[in-house]
Amino acid sequence: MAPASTAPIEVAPGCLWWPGWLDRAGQEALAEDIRQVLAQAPLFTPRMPRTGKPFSVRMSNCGPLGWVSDQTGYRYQPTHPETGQPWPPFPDVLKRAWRELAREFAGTALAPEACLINWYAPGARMGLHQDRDEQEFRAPVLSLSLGDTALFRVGGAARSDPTRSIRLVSGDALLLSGPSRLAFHGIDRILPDSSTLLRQPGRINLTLRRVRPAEDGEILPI
Ligand code: MD3
Ligand code: FE
Repeated sequence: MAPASTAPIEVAPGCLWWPGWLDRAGQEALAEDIRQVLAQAPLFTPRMPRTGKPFSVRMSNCGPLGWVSDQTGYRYQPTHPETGQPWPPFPDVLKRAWRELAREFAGTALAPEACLINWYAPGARMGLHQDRDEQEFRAPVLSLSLGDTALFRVGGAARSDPTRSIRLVSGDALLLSGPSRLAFHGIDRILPDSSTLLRQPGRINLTLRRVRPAEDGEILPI
């Protein structure tokens, strides 16, 4: 059983961090859940809009919607871009993470609709960006890390704002709400041989997101 949600560290306004939110057994169970998701929805290589340049990170998704990127643009869609199949359902632990962290600490009543799965081989990185493809910025984004440690950078709402770096370790949870929801952020690098969790060197990051706007009758925070 994972530890209860202890007090988080506030990395930046609205950016809450729980080092070791999942213990080793919880990480192993989630890694196995993700292996099963990836058996149904294999990793694909996203490409930059217009240029078609490949990302160094490979991706998949679970939940009703998934984020994809190809030469025609970024979007959320209900099916895998290569198999055409619906994304697999959320593993239960992701629903629990949303209840215990996003509902509890960001006050959201909205349900998550997508979980983007990022796979970083050693050497992969993600440049500084904002997550703006969702239609509902009142809901937070919740991240869980598995495998090798990442150097994560987070700034403010402007690209030129000062940034802070933290090391995201296997089992860590990070919640982005309020002012941090539209903060610039990225992954500078993966620290090799920093975890024994996965069967190969690298890192998995999971981000749970609300995509569509709240419907009439869905309770909103504040
Ligand atoms: C801050 N992923 O998938 S997770 C992404 O580790 C993404 O794979 C990184 O950036 C990763 O878009 C960082 C932490 C994270 C996720 C979403 C955010 C930070 C965020 C959204 C808004 C602000
Ligand atoms: Fe992001």
